Amino acid sequence: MNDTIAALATPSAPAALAVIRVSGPQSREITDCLLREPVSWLPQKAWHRELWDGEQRLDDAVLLYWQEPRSYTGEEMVEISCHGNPLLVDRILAAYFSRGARAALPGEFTQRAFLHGKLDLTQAEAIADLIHAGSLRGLAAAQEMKEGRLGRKLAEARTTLLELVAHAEAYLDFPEEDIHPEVGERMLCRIDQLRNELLGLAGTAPTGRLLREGVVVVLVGCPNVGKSSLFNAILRQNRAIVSPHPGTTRDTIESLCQIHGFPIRLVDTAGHRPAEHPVEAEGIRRAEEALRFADIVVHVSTAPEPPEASPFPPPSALSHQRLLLVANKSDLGIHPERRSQLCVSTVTGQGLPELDRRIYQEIAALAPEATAGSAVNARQEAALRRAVAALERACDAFRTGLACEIWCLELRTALQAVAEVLGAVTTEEILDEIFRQFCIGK
Ligand SMILES: Nc1nc2c(ncn2[C@@H]2O[C@H](COP(=O)(O)OP(=O)(O)OP(=O)(O)O)[C@@H](O)[C@H]2O)c(=O)[nH]1
Ligand SMILES: [Mg+2]
Repeated sequence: MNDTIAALATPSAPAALAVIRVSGPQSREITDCLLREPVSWLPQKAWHRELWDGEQRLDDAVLLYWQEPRSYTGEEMVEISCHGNPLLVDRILAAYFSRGARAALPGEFTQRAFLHGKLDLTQAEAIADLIHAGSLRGLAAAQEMKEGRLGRKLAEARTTLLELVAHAEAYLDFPEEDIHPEVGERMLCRIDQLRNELLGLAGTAPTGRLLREGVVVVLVGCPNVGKSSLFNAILRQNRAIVSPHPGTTRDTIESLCQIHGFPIRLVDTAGHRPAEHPVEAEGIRRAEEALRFADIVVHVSTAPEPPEASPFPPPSALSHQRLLLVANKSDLGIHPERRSQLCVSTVTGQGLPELDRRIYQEIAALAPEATAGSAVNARQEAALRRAVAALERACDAFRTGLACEIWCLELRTALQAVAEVLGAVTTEEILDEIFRQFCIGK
């Protein structure tokens, strides 16, 4: 981390402004080389200056300066707001690179912030979530984690574990002393409490997955029932072709939207019937494939017809997916056997708000922790589950009267796993994997 890194922090496209970040010990020194009119380098100040590369005027820009360690990365930092032309940005970056700075790797600014103790690993991961969140709930969960809510809970768990390990190790030093039953009971109680807390946190992982990746909602049914019309109505956008000819939709079409603040990946599919054409057959095969990846399946049929008129999908096609039955075209009448079903009309709009609500109910069933704040990701869940398993083994060993070394070892395993989530112990590979998912300049 002794070198100075630079990168564009905003998208590389014509825009009013572009922001270039520079971090490392030479940030000021190199910037000085590009200035004809010097600046005082008072921290957190801004200067409007021309940037020059030798005799070539690059741009006029606003410079911001942060003194080490009071910056995002914890290092000396300069931020340049210049005009948002990618060619111009490239020239400014080239001027830095030719004077000793190097191009930052994806996520390297945040990685440096982490390595300088500016944030723990859960907060660093939350920054990537914050940038990529495509829904209001995803954004709220990322903000919670970035503010350190999960990190604080885990830091408390870590302190408790450290105390428990210290306690257990004291007995290791004096093996002739038996643990007083009352002390033992208290320890067991604390371990059990901790186990429940960590299990609760690990249990937010399904919600985390849905918030990060989106809830896959797939529309299926026979041809011409109005799947594409419903798809467009939910998106509030004329995205898919609608026509009175059965077999209009061939390929699966996916589009992103939000329902009650949840990110949704809505999928329209080809109508199910014995195919007359190989292209249609391929469309139907793709529809069946989409079913497998669905979180929620919305089966669309037509309200004027009896339910047995549209049997697809067969229950065998569904395993983990939640199924919602919708009868469309209610404006044309509702068959008596449909009365208890959700009837909608994409023509009159009848039942559409209720459909949104029902989809949300299904999501709530899939993600019961949705309102509980931050939700852990797969890496965090795996480590938390390891900690939970170790705590359970520690309790068992304690109860069955196994040697102190054994449950002490399990407590240390749990401690290690919790520390991993926080990033207090990590390997280079873990860090690389996390930070390379970031964009350049973050
Ligand atoms: N009366 C009435 N007509 C509808 C309604 N929704 C869709 N339609 C009509 O039904 C026909 C088929 O609609 P689509 O949305 O293309 O049906 P689909 O299920 O996507 O059909 P395929 O792509 O062929 O499987 C079109 O003529 C629509 O205008 C509705 O609520 N009421
Ligand atoms: Mg269609």
